[in-house]
Amino acid sequence: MAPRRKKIYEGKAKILYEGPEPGTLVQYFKDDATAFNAQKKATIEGKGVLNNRLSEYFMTGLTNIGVPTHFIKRLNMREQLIRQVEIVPLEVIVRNFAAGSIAKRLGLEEGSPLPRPIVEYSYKNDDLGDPLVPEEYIIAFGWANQQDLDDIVALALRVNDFLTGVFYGVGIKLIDFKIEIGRVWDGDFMRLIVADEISPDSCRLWDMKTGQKLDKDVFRRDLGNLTDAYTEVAKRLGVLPTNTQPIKPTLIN
Ligand code: AIR
Ligand code: ASP
Repeated sequence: MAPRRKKIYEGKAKILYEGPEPGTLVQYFKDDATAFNAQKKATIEGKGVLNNRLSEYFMTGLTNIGVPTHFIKRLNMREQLIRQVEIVPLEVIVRNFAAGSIAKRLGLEEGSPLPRPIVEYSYKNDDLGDPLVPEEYIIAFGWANQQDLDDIVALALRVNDFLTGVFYGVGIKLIDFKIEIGRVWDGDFMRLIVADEISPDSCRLWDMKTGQKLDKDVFRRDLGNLTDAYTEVAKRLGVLPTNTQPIKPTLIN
């Protein structure tokens, strides 16, 4: 990373730097992984490169179907240019099948289908461990208003349909995912757009045939090599260049 850029914010998996123009930022993907509110930490070589590519792939796809996102362009292996947004302090979670915290909370078997996609919100606050919050809290504390929430649910469900279809096409079941939403202004007009990242760090992805986990649960639950799992997702989506072998010199006679 060029040291000349001003660091704006450092999170657990990414760093935001000042962008080349006002209203833009450079988003840098680190190799760091955390789980359980950073109680478990590791550096996983190659994760940042894969997530940069995968987030580019999903955000570009969303843009192409008319879902607005913060993504402008990928700059290099670890960085992308994004629109600067004001982050709504919520993790917007969409669930198609029970897993993780909802399975625990309601005593559901992981993988059991939900009656319909469920959208829920956590308040983004590390000290509190991102607690689940009802709409009532969100509106009362002014994190978003009712109109914003209607727009956020509509966005989240469109992202769900898009991602579900994309993963279905490569034999992967989208169990659940998390997105973050940002506000941007065009003059006085405020719009909500998809921000942060979409990657196997923020989704639960199960192989359709074997049920093998291809997401951050591999790290959270010590199920194997995380980079291998993310590489498998990237390969199936055709996001990785097919020639991943290092190029060796060849003898020409
Ligand atoms: N998530 C929530 N906070 C951070 C992340 N990455 C994602 C998880 C999972 C979904 O939100 O990766 O895909 C639901 O998580 P949970 O733990 O509430 O079941
Ligand atoms: N990334 C969050 C953390 O640090 C939550 C998670 O993905 O489990 O703990």
